[in-house]
Amino acid sequence: MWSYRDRMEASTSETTPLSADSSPQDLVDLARYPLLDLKAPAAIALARECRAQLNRTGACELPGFLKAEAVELLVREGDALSSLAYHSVARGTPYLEPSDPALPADHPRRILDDTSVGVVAYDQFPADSPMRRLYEWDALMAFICAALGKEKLYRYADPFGALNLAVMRDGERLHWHYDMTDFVTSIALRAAERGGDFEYVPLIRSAASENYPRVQRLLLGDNGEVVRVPMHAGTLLLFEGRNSIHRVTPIYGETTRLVVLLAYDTKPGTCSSKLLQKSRYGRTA
Ligand SMILES: O=C(O)CCC(=O)C(=O)O
Ligand SMILES: [Fe+2]
Repeated sequence: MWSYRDRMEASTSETTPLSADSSPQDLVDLARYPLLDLKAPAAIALARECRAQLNRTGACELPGFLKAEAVELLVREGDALSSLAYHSVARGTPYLEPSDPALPADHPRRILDDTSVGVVAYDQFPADSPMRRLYEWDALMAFICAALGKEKLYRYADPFGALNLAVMRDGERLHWHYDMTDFVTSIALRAAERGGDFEYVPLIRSAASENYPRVQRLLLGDNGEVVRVPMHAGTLLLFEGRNSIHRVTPIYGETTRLVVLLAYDTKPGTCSSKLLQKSRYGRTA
């Protein structure tokens, strides 16, 4: 069997100027997204525009963040890694906590739905993986920090959840849920033939209020507040997932949907719960 490394090298020797050894800054379209000097006027303006979008909608899309050749490189890496993905099927609530039997049957904390997804966990990326190097690149985290308008960001401390490759095949989907991190940053690599749309309701809850009636209407099928984000390969999406409920619609067809998920938090040391680790990665740390 070919190793991960062999497959990356065999395929990268064909047409593209980027190789598995490329540095993270070769992957990003720096002309469009000048993130190497965050004090420069263009970078300040870009970060300001990101914050404005996030405040308006709970999300910020940066199309063409990765160069086309970088998308090709990371898709090849994704295909090479995808056999390592742990595919889980779980039934749960949007809160990623057990259903509470003390509540009425139609309460959002009791409404169950199915999630099925394949995930390559952070500890499964080889040391020289281009995706890992992109995630561990301080300039990217500093830019994301500025774009989010935070004082400081930390990479998520979860040994599995910090960096994920989500590998979704025919029939797989993510049910409505909130994330356990303040923000998730995703990079779209390859869309499915059909389905696999990212949908969300901007800031449906806050730290002060769960807004159960709104959440209940959504879970019972009212799509009136739903925003759909069409998937474009190479787009960086900054997303406020702790308070904006979101899902991925079912995937159809032969093409696996590939998305890189880069997790950060405003506090150091944040980890997923054991329950989430077990259900998403099939093991606990
Ligand atoms: O795959 C995506 O686009 C989003 C994934 C997501 O919401 C999650 O992993 O929590
Ligand atoms: Fe999520």
